[in-house]
Amino acid sequence: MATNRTFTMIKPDAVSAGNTGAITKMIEEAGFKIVAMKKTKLSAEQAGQFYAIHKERPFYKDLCAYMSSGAIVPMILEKANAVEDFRKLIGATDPKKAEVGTIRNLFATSIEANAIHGSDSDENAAIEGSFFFSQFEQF
Ligand code: YYY
Ligand code: MG
Repeated sequence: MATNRTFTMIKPDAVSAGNTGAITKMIEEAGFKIVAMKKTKLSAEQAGQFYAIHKERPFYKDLCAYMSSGAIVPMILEKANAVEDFRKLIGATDPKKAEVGTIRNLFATSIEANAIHGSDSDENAAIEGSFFFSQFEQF
């Protein structure tokens, strides 16, 4: 059964460009409730753990360096059909292919610096949420 939660993080390019507020506003206006949120920074090793599924991919090393290059804003979000609806709101991985009006279309600068993460399944949403937040940080 689909759960009603997903996990996201605003990535270093969007945080350093000052787009945290605009992106968070789009998320809330799309009907997602913020269950947990903070500003933090990953080490390259922690970024590697988070993206371990991509370990064998050619972009992995650059991705880990990029994801640990600056502050990020991770969040747990709640809404009916959260995972699927949130992937629609952020758009395709490559911003050149992201639909007009999606977060990546508006804020991403490249396929790597693509502004925001969105979980791809209920199972990964739960794993990724608990990577950043304890049960006492979820409201
Ligand atoms: O889920 P999503 O973020 O849309 O894409 P993934 O295929 O899971 O890749 C994770 C992450 O890796 C992506 O957001 C940017 C980066 N990446 C890259 O730098 N170059 C690629 N060719 C593919 C992905
Ligand atoms: Mg993914």
